[in-house]
Amino acid sequence: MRKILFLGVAIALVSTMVGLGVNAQFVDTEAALTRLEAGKLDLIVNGQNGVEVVNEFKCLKPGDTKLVSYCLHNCGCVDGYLDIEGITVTEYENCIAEPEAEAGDVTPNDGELGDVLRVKITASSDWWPFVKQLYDGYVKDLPASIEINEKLGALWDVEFIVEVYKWSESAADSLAMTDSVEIAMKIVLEQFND
Ligand SMILES: [Ca+2]
Ligand SMILES: [Ca+2]
Ligand SMILES: [Ca+2]
Ligand SMILES: [Ca+2]
Repeated sequence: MRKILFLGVAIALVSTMVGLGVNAQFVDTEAALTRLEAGKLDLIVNGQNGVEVVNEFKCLKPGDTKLVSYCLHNCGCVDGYLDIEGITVTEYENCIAEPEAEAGDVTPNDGELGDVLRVKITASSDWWPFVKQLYDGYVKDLPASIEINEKLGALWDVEFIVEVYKWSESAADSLAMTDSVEIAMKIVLEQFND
């Protein structure tokens, strides 16, 4: 009776071991992680970021040409496209000098420099197969916005040129003596979607 009992225990033990052997198998595990981080779209002008780039010319006269070159650089990792918005032209009379009065300037609150001064605005890039002319006309007629609508890819440069040139050389020239005019604009870089 005791032998039979021992035999039963032995059989149960072997059954358990056999069961373990059947369930064992090779296993290999690898891990995966997806990390997401937003990119940056950041325009800098002439190497400056977050400041208004100012160019000033004094003592202009009919026939003068002044050229300002801005390097627009996308220092982000996201492609963008360019536009010009918020263009404003502000005229100042400053004083009415004697030759101005003689020429017939009777508007002490309105300057006339923007009426006689022309401006040409162009944009070009090594990445574009063309020079894009954006405006050519009198300062006073500048529109409130200009659609450049061209790509400024990540780390690309665009040369943006504002050329003020040649007064009209008309009888109105003397009306603009001592006057000044400011052209303000915002250069906007927006996300480019292919
Ligand atoms: Ca910026
Ligand atoms: Ca005036
Ligand atoms: Ca004037
Ligand atoms: Ca004046």
